[in-house]
Amino acid sequence: MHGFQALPELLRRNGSTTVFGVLGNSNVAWIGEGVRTGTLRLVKTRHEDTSVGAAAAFSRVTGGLGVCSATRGPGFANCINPLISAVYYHAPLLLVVGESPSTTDTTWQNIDQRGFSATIGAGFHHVATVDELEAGFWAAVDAASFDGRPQVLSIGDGVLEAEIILGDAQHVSPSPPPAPPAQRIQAAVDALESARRPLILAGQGALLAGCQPELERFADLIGARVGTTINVNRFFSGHPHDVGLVGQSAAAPIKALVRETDVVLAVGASLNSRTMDGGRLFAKARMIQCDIDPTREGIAAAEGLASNDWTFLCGDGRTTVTALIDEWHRRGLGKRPVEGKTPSYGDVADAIVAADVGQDPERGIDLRALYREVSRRLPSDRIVVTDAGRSRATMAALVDARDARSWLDSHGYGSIGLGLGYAIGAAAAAPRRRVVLFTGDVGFMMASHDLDAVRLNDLDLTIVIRNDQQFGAEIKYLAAFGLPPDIARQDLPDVAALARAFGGNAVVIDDIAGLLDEHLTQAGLFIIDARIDPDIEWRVCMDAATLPT
Ligand SMILES: Cc1ncc(C[n+]2csc(CCOP(=O)(O)OP(=O)(O)O)c2C)c(N)n1
Ligand SMILES: [Mg+2]
Repeated sequence: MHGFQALPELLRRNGSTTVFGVLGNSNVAWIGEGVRTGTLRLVKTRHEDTSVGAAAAFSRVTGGLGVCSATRGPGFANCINPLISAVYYHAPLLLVVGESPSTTDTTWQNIDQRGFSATIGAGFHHVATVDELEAGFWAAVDAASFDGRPQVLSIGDGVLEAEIILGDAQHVSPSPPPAPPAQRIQAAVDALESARRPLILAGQGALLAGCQPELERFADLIGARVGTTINVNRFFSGHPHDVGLVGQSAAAPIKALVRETDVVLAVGASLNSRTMDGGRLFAKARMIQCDIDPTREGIAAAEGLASNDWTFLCGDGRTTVTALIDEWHRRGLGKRPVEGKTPSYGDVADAIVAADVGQDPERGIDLRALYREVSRRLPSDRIVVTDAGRSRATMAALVDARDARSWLDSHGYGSIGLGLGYAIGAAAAAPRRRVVLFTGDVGFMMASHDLDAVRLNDLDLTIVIRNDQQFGAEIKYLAAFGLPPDIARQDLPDVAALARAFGGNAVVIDDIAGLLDEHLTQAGLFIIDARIDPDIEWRVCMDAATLPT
């Protein structure tokens, strides 16, 4: 066998049979061989940024590794923005590229791929000779699954052409690290034992560790509420004491409730300033942070995001929470009730929808009603994806999905335009489920070239454009400088014609009554261009929400 045959075979051995990509001279041979032999399915995209986002979403939906590929140099450079986003998202993905700068070839396509990867926080593995291929591949795969850090696998010049004999032994992934030292577990349980209003907060690390059952068991034991970062919205869906999204973007009543927390157990959440609402959310709480990455110790505390005691538990979520449960039992502590009432998702959604923020039906659709109506009509196994922009603000609370693998936020570090790639990855991962992308009009157009990926790969995708015909998020910045909004206003081209060009269909609605069930059941590409009220700063609805007393 040769290197170009060995790479698809290694992917097959890992159970990775789908690759998202754009072809170039440094990846076409191994992808071509994988497709020819039926080992790989190539999901074609028109731009590399779509491939990377799609691989991130594919890993989220399937729970496995997402695989994408770009050619070296410019292909890799086109991956940078979604790759940074995937670093924030902790998406276990593998980006396979050719070597750059090239050591042997006369090529223009020379950039410092290793340096870029280091700068953005992605792992980097270079395979210089074919003898290093197998070990390099598994090192990258293992690193991706360790803590969800995206990994770049760089294939050296000549590796694909060279002969190789792959080993027979099945690769064994390293086991998770042991539980944190007993002293730290005891310190954490000391705090939780004396807690009156504990909260368990899950982030992406909890999803990767698969420790939801352990977290819920522990919450039920210690009488804790549970909540999540935006990264894993709906992780605790169905739990009676789930407060949903915790952080800066949460609804006011949820913020008020969690501000009363006296001990937080955060698992796999980086506890950045958005989750901590700039330090306001857990100012009074004692923090216990479990993270598999030892370098996270002390970061959030040093940023001054909570002033009280901070216990860091370095370990895998499942192993660590199991150790906490064991210690609770060892002390003979019983099951504790949750103090007070926990509002349901429905209660919070009602409060957001009821907030009077001056919405005027004459100006356009109330986005909150649109979210609720689409959510109500979708099948329960829907997968929802969101792009960024200010119209995203109420979506986490108003659009439901059954679990965190079905609610995908492509926002990452604040980029617009990545939602379509995520939606394509989700549609490729779950062809029998309804995938709906919600995107602003500007984010939609930024990615519109890859509406073609829906056509090329015969996917089904519904897109809801929350269309305010402007850069909604920028309006307040212009106003702050006393400038008129004109520069941020910009309408969309004919979306129906655009959809048709890509083999799809579209409808324009300017009233919620215009939304029909049939809009959400179309095969192929279907776009709902929903004309929303452009004059509402939607996050105000979160601040203005109040629960009935
Ligand atoms: C790649 C990228 N370019 C520019 C921005 C700046 N930006 C933030 S929100 C926004 C407006 C997005 O408009 P739209 O998608 O229509 O959403 P809206 O805010 O109107 O709801 C822009 C341009 C960004 N975040 N990311
Ligand atoms: Mg807009």
